[in-house]
Amino acid sequence: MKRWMKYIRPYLPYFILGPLCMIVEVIGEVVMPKLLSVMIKRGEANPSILTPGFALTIMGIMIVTALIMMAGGIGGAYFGAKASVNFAADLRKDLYTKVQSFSFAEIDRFSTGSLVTRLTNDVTQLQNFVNMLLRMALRSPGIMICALIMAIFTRPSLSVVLAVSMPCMLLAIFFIIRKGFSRFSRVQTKIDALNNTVQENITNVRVVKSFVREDFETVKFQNTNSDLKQTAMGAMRVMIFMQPINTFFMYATTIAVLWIGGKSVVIGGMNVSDLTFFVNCVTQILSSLMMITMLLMTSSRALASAKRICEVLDTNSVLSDENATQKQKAVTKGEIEFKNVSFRYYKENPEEVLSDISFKIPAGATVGIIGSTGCGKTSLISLIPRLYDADEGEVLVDGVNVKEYSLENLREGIGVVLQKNTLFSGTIAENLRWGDDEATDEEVSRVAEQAQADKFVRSFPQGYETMLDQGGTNVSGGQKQRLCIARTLLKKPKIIILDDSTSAVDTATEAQIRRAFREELTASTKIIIAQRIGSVKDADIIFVMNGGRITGMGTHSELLESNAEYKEIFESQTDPKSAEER
Ligand code: TTP
Ligand code: MG
Repeated sequence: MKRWMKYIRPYLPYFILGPLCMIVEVIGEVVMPKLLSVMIKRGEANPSILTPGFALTIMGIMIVTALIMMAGGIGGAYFGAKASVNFAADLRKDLYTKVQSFSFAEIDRFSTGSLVTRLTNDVTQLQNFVNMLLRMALRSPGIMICALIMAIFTRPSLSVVLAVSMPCMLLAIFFIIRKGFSRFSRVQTKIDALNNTVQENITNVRVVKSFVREDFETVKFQNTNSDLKQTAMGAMRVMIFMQPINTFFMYATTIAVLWIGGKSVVIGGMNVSDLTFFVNCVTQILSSLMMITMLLMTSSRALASAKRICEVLDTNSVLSDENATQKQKAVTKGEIEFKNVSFRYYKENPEEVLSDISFKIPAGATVGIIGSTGCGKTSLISLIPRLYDADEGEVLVDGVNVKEYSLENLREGIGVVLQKNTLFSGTIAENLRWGDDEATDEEVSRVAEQAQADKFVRSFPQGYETMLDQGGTNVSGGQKQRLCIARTLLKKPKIIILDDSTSAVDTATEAQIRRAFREELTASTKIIIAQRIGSVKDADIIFVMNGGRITGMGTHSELLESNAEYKEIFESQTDPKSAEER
């Protein structure tokens, strides 16, 4: 409850005013039949009283009561909606912030589809519940209790009928809801699966189409969809009994009251107006009970969603900077050191992706990393901005363990152009300003020039204002890579890491990028991962990697002399004969 108070407190007036307005409506609902009953009773006792004036007075009171009720109803609905919508918006915001703090491993654990469901559908379930709760929590029990008291006062002996029918009805409903809860939990899991399928398909629609896999994907979708349908039907099948059971008890009780009460009227122990009023009370009691059960039904669904929301909120990212001791420190030089670092993605899997890696890179140096695919290059550089944490050993930046920096300061100082990079929907300028949202137009075009992107951007009719599609799909692969490099350069990071970021750029343009890096980014440490020897051969030092280890270190000419593997890669890329064999 403490957790939810955070979302209630700022809107407390709405949370209080909503139910209060509903109470006004409740009083009206009880007073109305009473007025009617009074009129009948007085008329019965003394027919001469039924003058047009008397009828008009009663009618006037009834109209005023109805108007007050209406105002209460509208107020209740308005404040209820305001409270629940704000509650949900704040909750969504917190969930979103939480998800932003997750490491890759945590996002993988939940799956993106499930996180999307939790942020949207689950929050909406809770919002509906809060709304209903504010409108019904006081109203239905209020009406029920008032009507019950009135009924008992009117005819205590007849109330015995209620004492029998109400517990029976509650028992039946309780049984239904208990069955429904587990089914509703399952529905949410099926929505996760559906979201996962849809998301994967739509994000990768180009691959799906190029492999002509639409039919396969459609079948996959249909399966998850019908799975969801079946589960939802299962939950509905239980809930469907709710209405008939309610109606059954409503009529059974009314009939019993009329039968027993009717006898009293005939004998003369009870008058018609009391019986009418009593039947009215019964209807109100049982329909309120029905509303309460509806509320319980929604709550069983909301409970399932609340549990899923709490799971996200309770996950504390393992990659947090809570215990960092040097939160104020920023990356100022760009020195990098690895001390006996080992790393695995799956902690239960004994096989290491990186084993016992040690090296030191001085500030401002250019480092090339080369090695066969899957040897651990991306994994190695992921440890520097703490995308993952090393299992053993230490990663130091400017002589300080990366865990001691605040994540923001650390990542602010390190610019990584990831291997699988992406752009966002928006203009090119907006995308580049991700690096620095206050950069001037000159600064933007300057970094674009360094990344050899300025020329092609200017060739577009709208230049830097050209709109990019989601994922940057309306520029070529090489253009996208250059925009991603420019975006990173705008951060003016002390450490720049390019993970295979020029693989789709032609060699001449790549050479120009390298020259710009060498001449203009002298103060930054540069790490360049590449498949082509040409991309790294001018580096101050080149690391050769194999099977998660660094098997060679040195300049291009040193490695050609001393490292057979490097020599082999070099020859395979230069020797026309082996190039043909490839
Ligand atoms: P990488 O570090 O991605 O290998 P790489 O960057 O050298 O390869 P490439 O040239 O193709 O970019 O992967 C090393 C190993 O770690 C590989 O066996 C795959 C595994 N791995 C995971 O298990 N999970 C991950 O998220 C990644 C990125 C890699
Ligand atoms: Mg890689």
